[in-house]
Amino acid sequence: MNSYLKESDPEIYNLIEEEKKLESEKLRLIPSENYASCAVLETTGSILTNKYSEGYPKKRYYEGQQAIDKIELLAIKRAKKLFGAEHVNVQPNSGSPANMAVYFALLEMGDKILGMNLSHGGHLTHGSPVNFSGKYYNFISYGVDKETEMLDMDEVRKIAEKEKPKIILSGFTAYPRRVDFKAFHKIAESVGAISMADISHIAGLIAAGVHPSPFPFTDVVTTTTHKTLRGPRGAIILCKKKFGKAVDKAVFPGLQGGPHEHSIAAKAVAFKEAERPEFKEYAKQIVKNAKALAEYLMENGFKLVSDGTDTHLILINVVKSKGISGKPFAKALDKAGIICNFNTIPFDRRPPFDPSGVRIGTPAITSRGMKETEMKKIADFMLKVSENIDNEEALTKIAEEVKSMCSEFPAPGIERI
Ligand code: DSN
Repeated sequence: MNSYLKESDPEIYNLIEEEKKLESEKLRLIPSENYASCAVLETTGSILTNKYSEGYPKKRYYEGQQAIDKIELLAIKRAKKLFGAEHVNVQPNSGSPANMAVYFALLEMGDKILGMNLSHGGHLTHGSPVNFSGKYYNFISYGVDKETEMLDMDEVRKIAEKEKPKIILSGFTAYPRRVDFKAFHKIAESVGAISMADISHIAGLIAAGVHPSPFPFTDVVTTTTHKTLRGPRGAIILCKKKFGKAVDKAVFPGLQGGPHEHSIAAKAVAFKEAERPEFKEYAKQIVKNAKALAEYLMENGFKLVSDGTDTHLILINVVKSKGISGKPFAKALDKAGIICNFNTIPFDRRPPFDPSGVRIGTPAITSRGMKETEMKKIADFMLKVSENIDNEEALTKIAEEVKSMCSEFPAPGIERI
């Protein structure tokens, strides 16, 4: 397919080739990134991009939906089965619009939502003052315990009882520990709130049974499809039947127009892939790798938030570990061929643009087939980087070693596996 692009637009072709090289030669440790399969990529790049299909299967505003309706119905059926959900909307274009649609469906402007403090691991759409969520809704927050750096469900209950929010939101972007969705739901039930979980980061782990599921009890669940779930860019909303109508109306015509059927078909492909035994093994290995990497990093003197992980994600307090702040460490790691993002840690005193932490994760490197042996090597690379933060020569040398290790683990979707 790229031969057409090469001829028609060599500039973009070359930039895609450049990105391919980066994705294959570097260790991608951003916990929200992954490698979609060739089948998912092929579907995303298919002729389905040509079709408009406003509405829902059998209730469209445009004709010619014979194939499209079947595709969307298949995606819905597969998502319901994979997660055990009563109702699924597969049209949200990404995680933010999915969360927006839920608030739009179930709340009035200014209504109260209880979610995680953003600097403790919540997402932008969980009430950031610069985001629509913080501007249009009244977000209040719980955080992690200062000592354990883990969630304290008694504290969540106390805040919920005092504040009486309309929605209690769980699910995080930078929390390395297991989430007790049942406890969240019980608290919501006891104060008459709707329970909502944004499982974007851990959807693949939940689908594979490696992390406890928020189904069937949680009222509304949102997830992106491209993180641990390893599908195309996009999102879905899963909910109890009684919220289905409101959610569907909020997605279309409330917020979006024509659904991206090429993405919806690719979501269906990813849901099928996630049903396979290999995917369950993959998800198990993600967590094994994260736990091994966490142990090796701690042996190398890194202080981890909550002293470990139960998931795919690790948050390193770099300031406390090595006296370096998150941004220069992330930049030095990049020079050494290790890609992560700088991140705030709970109770961070530093600004978000150069916080105290970096966030790493194992979904992408596990997709390449790396295991515990490689985790030891990665922890050692990271130690060397921390000792050579301004030493360009040493960082370049590490990058060569990283490249050589990566060459033994073909990247799915790039090398044809
Ligand atoms: N940007 C995603 C992440 O990295 O966690 C969340 O949307």
